[in-house]
Amino acid sequence: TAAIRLADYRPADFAIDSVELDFALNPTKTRVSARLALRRNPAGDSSAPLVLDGDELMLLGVKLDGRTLGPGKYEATQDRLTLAEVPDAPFTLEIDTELNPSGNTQLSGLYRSGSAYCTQCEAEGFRRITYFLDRPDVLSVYTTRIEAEKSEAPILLSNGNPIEHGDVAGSNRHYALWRDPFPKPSYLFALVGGDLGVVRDEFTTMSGRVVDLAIYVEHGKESRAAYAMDALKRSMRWDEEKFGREYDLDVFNIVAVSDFNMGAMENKGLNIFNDKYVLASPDTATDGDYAGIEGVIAHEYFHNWTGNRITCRDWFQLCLKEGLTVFRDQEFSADMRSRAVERIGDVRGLRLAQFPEDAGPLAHPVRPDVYQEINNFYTATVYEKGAEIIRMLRTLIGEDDFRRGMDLYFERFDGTAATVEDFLSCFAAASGRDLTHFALWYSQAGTPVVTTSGDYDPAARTFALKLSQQTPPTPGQSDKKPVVIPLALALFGENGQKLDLVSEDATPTELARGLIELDRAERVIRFREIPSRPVVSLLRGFSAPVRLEPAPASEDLERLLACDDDPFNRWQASQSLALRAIFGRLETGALDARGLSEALRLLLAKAEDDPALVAQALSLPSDIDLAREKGNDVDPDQLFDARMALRAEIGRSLGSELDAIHARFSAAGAFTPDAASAGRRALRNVTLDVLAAGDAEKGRSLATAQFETAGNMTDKLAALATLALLGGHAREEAFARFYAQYAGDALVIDKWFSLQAMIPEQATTQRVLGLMTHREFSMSNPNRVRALIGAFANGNLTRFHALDGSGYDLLTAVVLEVDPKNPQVSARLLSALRSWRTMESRRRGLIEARLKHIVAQENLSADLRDIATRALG
Ligand code: DPP
Ligand code: ZN
Repeated sequence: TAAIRLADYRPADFAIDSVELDFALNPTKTRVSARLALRRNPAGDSSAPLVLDGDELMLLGVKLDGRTLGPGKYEATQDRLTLAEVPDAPFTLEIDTELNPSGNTQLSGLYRSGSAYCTQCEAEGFRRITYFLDRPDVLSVYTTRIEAEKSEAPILLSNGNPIEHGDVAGSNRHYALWRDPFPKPSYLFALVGGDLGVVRDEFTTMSGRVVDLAIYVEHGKESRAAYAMDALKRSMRWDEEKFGREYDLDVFNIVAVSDFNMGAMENKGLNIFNDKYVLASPDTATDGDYAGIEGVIAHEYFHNWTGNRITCRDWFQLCLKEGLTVFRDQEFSADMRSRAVERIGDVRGLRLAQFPEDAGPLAHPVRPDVYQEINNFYTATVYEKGAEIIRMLRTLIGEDDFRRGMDLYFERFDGTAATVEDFLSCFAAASGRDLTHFALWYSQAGTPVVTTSGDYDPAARTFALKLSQQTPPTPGQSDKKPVVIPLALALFGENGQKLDLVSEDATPTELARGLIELDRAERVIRFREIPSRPVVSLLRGFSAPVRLEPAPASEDLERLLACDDDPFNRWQASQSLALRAIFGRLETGALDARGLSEALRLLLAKAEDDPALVAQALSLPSDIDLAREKGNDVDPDQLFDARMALRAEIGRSLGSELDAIHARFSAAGAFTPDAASAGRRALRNVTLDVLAAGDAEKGRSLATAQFETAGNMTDKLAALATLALLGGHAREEAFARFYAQYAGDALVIDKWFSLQAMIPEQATTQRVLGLMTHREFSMSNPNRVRALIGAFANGNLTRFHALDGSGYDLLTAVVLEVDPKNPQVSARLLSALRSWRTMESRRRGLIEARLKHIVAQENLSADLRDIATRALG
């Protein structure tokens, strides 16, 4: 297939002002009649033929202005409908297609999840329903009629407001009519039909309109939707308060389905969710699940303005809605929970997923300029780095100008399909700042490395801080330019006091805000009136998505842990100390964890102040963190050994403190999912984990007791995870009992699959192969595949990268088995290999052979071929 380039963008040759859809739902023969009001687009080519997109479509017939067209008047294939001649005046086209929802295993277009009918149209799924100009800059008003058997689908939903519903005379069928008054692109179309339970509520908007809210779930699971409904109402209020954005329809519906490629989808007025991000109860969902639900409910709701009211001109602009909406959901979660803990979690996520992507063969700019398959660009770079760009923008221009820029964006571009340039122009106008250089963040891939060195002159009482930046080459971009990096900075004196920033080498604004803008290759800033060698706290709050080198010296890190008033950098200091200890052991064979232990001991003594933050400090870097920091010649076995040695050492040296915390923070009272309670559980559970590393017997007995008495899934699963690492009979017994208790509860069994897939022992590969034949496993369900195979490939580095190649063989076999069914899932699974070139040479050779084997297959999906080819690149 030919590459699609941003540079080739042209407006559509036709506009579609309105769309009337009529669905007659049937499991294998659904009939779709589409009536499109078309006219030539003045911005397009006035003599172009009409070419509509399709994908695996079966055409039944075409009418133009009410007259049936003979076969000679059009050309139809499964993926294109072409009319060489159409009227110059506006005209209507009626297209009938027939679909087989039950046979749609790609979960794109109209498909079935269980007995329900549902749709997923982003990015290019609508063309699997009817022939259309399936591109985000074609905005139309949709009216949708759905007809189905009453018993099969008592619930019939689509976008917009309900207009009417009733029985179809003389049959056991009924219908519903929906109309969405807001022009939208086809990727936001949605339809649901099924027999579902519902939870209802209402929300009164800031102008006093009452909106009916409903969340549809599998019958019997209604009580598990309460938290999602609560999160929805809080999201609606927050968007009014923080961004002045009011909801605009009479209804807002959410439907949870079990088979879904993504997390959720923001279809106008009818969000469709992976049920993983809706359903929660204390005994089935962890605190992490609750936080995930809150974040995704907010994310999809926030898309109503950033994505739906203002959409993207083309798919290259995906970050325009995704980066911005991730930023908005992160801010929402920060306001709902602990801002510091939210920031640490977000940065952890960025480093875990985006940094490796940016450093490997799949690296691409936040706004790519070329793609083969758009589905492969729903990436950590577009989403998470995209959100970091928005955050930097706000940091640079300040909160007030940022809000003014957002207001201007909504004012200028509401109802349009916009670009990144359109977006930035609003902030340039609001702040008076030229954002041309800043915009490089969107087009230049790769993670900048900021190198620092400091030189203290006691005689002159000056401290010279040298900052330089450099971005490593990425595929297709060998020469990199300096970007605009906002570096939040503070200097601390001997007694931990914050020093005034005095310098002629920075602007007064920079000094007053403690925010240095590194916008060139190198800057030296000489600070005056510095009484003694200071400790530098740089990149406070993770003010830019960069790597900092080198990490401060150990004694500076210990001082920062004690005195820094930026909670993010206190946490960073704990992580840097842990990394130093681990890499020190790799180099010298000896483990020196005294500094870290003492620092953690001090934190534990004040654990009551902020348990969640202490829990983050106690959560040592993962294997993936270590592999990323190592950067090349990665041997997962060595990294794993060093990491386990550090955990064990911390567990031994802090044993009594950890013991006390585990006992003191024990669960009391009924479970509540709020952040404060979750923080206490997080601390208690990470304590158990470290304790068990230091003393296996003690860990086993504590974990077994916790497993048996836990009153919620968070504590139960944490105990099971600890037992999983300790091994032996207690582990197998616990897994068996967990299964017996939750059999049939798919989302809980997914956790059971994942924990087993992550056991860092040789037998795990066989275990995973065995679980693939388990009756609750299915290769057709994305959540199951991700829970078992995804956890193995991404969360179990030593077994996945086993030197006999067995882990790679397992992944290859699954990827090739899934691909014909569901290309989005197979392509995503294969991206577990995105960092393969950083492995040591034997493993590199093994992986390369597998990638070549995959590329050599005929009939690969475009999605999988794209990932495999670029990975080999
Ligand atoms: N549904 C996905 C998201 O919200 C894609 N838009 O990010
Ligand atoms: Zn999104």
